[in-house]
Amino acid sequence: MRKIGAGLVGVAAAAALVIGAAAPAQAGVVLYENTYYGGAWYDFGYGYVPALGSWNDRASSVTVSGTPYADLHEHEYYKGAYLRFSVGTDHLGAYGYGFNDRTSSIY
Ligand SMILES: [Ca+2]
Repeated sequence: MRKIGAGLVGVAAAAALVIGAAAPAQAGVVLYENTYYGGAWYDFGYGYVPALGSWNDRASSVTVSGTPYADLHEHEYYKGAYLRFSVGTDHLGAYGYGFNDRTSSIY
């Protein structure tokens, strides 16, 4: 009995590790603190977020799914320069005008 119980615990731990290593479930526009989708992340749904709160000027990479595109704006309320991202993944520092750590709203 004791051996069987220990075996079941081992299986459960292995499954949890696999789930933990997977990419986050992406329902919409996800911003990541670091490049290559690392660090903290937050799913902002389908956009239309006029102010990002604690995520202001913080994002370094983005994934877009569930919506055709997302516009990441330099300032709150969809103002200033913006970059349009289609479905997929991208790095905000990959652009000459430096959008890393600059996003303040998502349209
Ligand atoms: Ca900004």
